Amino acid sequence: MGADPFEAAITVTRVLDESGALVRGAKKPDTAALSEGYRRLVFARRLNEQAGALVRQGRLAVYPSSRGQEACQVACASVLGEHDWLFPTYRDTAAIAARGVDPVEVLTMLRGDWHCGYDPVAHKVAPQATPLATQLPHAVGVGHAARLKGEDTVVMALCGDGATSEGDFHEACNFAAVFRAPVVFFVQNNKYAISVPLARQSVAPSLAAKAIGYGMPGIRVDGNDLVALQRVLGDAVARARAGEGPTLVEADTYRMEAHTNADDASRYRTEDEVAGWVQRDPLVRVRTYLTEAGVLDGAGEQEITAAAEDMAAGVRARLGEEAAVDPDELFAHVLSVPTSQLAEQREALRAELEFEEA
Ligand SMILES: Cc1ncc(C[n+]2csc(CCOP(=O)(O)OP(=O)(O)O)c2C)c(N)n1
Ligand SMILES: [Mg+2]
Repeated sequence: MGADPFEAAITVTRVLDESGALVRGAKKPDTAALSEGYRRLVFARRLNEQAGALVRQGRLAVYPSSRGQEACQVACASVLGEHDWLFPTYRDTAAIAARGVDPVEVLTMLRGDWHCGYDPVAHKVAPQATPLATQLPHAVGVGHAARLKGEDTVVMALCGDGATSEGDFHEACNFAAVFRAPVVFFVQNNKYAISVPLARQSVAPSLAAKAIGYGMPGIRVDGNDLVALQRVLGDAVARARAGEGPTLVEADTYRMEAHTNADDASRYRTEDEVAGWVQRDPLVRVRTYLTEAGVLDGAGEQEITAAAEDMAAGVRARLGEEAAVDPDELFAHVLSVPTSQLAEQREALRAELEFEEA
């Protein structure tokens, strides 16, 4: 750690400011890479919108939107290599899609299926965790195990601001720091844990500052600045891969929509507050920079929008199909040796279904 570990943990790292201009003294981004990043941001936003619409159409049970957090979603996926692991939460559908997993497979769980929809091992993406922070010790375990096996795998472990109050967060950070596990803890501080605002969650100087107590670096970054996120997370991944241990990165961002479609955010925050963050939209910032740099024009924008529409249409069509469900599956994989009650219930359901069909 540097001479003053608090400085990086408290000062927000930024490359593009809210108006889309390069921050004084910052290194210019590579415009080809940033164009690809912009495309992914547009896809992530479109996926959020499509999933929200599918809930209203009754095709998904629930959807926790990451609108406003798309730069975080894209950045955390884009800095990982093929053999690295991502440990997401329920809010990170867009990050999993940005990693290359078919969005329909990702959304299968939210459709009410009993499994996570994609193959975690094939994609190196753990199932989306709904119990807060429980995925973090698992992520550390995977990283530590890889290191013991001599592999250079890095694990990106995601959580929210609220999850940093959980015991599992503490245990994961402590274990990772002590054993120098190759983990990047990436906290998307979107200012709320459902209705609980950050001020009632923690009075630490910042969430990144918590890292210092564990003996690892904590870095605070503008969570609506794709370029800054990719640099900070990329550096943290490189540190982990080099055997230098974990880093805690806190992204300063905002959940622009309600917690899920089942939540009414107007009960705990003002429209003015939301409007202030809409001004800091992560997509607009990159679009402005690329337009000013002469890399993105109207035709380019149209092409990206059309491609995102195609993706959304495919998701819509496939999730619009009636799912073929086998009610009997409800009883499979519960216990290796079913109890007599379970067997009775299975029989009762089978008899009832046969009766209905007859
Ligand atoms: C262990 C546990 N406690 C409570 C809940 C209920 N719960 C679901 S989401 C949530 C808020 C989490 O906030 P945060 O960690 O900031 O993530 P965000 O939803 O903002 O992405 C809570 C309390 C839960 N899922 N798991
Ligand atoms: Mg939160």
